[in-house]
Amino acid sequence: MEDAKRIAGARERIFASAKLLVLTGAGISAESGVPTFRGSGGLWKNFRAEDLATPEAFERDPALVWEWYGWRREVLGGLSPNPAHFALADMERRGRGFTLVTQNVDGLHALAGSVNILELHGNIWRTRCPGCGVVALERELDLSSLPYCGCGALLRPDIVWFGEALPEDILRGALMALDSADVMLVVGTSAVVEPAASMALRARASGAYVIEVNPEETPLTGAVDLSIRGMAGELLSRLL
Ligand code: BJW
Ligand code: ZN
Repeated sequence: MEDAKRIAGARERIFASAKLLVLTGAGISAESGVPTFRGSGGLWKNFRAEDLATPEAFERDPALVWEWYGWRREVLGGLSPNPAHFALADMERRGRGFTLVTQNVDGLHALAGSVNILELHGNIWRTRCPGCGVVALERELDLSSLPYCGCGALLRPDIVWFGEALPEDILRGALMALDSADVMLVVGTSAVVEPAASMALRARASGAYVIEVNPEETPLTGAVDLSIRGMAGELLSRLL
């Protein structure tokens, strides 16, 4: 099928849907300048996310892990949402059944104006105290030395690392939305990190029509109803 036909088909489904669910990954922020995890530029000082985004890495070398987050905060601080983020925020404002689930921690969906965002993997702008449990939004965090909580414990980023459970209420909300969605749009994820990777399959099994938007093939490509090859910024503006 040619691209124009796929896009027209997807548009028709999306606009006829009563409950649209959108799952986004790092690819939706790529056109804003955010490096993806598994694309070129995804390495920092030759470390992969899998090397640094674990509780064991933080325990072993918190300064290294905080240095990585400091670098990413600096990169992200100067970036803005792109047309794909804005298209989703517009879609939400139309007021029909719409749920946005993201794996991204960059906060760009909120900056674009999206309100109800289920952040599966946390948010890079928040810290969490493993000692007393306090979660705080700290856009300006002094990382010239390791950050400590008032209770004396070392703060960590409020992010879900490998081997850690996703926030229960957020995961529950996403799973409920999956089970009742009639159309699901999956944008910019390599679909290798669980449990997000399986969400499209779950939605499809419970009856949703699943559309993937990605410039590359992914493990989902053969399993969805419609796969559109292309960049999120351009495609979402045309689709939504
Ligand atoms: C574009 C584009 C453009 C480019 N437009 N697109 C079952 C089986 C096997 C393993 C597991 C399992 N269940 C759990 C696990 C373990 C683990 C896991 O999945 N491991 C796999 C690697 C195998 N999962 C977990 O540990 C999760 N916890 C959990 O399940 O708890 C219970 C449990 C634990 C242990 C065992 C069993 C159960 C937690 C996962 C947390 C992931 N956190 C990270 C890092 C956060 C660090 C940080 O950000 O600071 O979250 S990993 C990293 O990957 C980040 C992302 O959210 C996540 C997903 O990546 P994403 O978004 O897909 O990005 P990329 O880079 O991979 O892909 C970008 C895509 O965009 C590409 O496809 C491009 O083509 C595309 N693209 N330009 C559109 N312009
Ligand atoms: Zn504390």
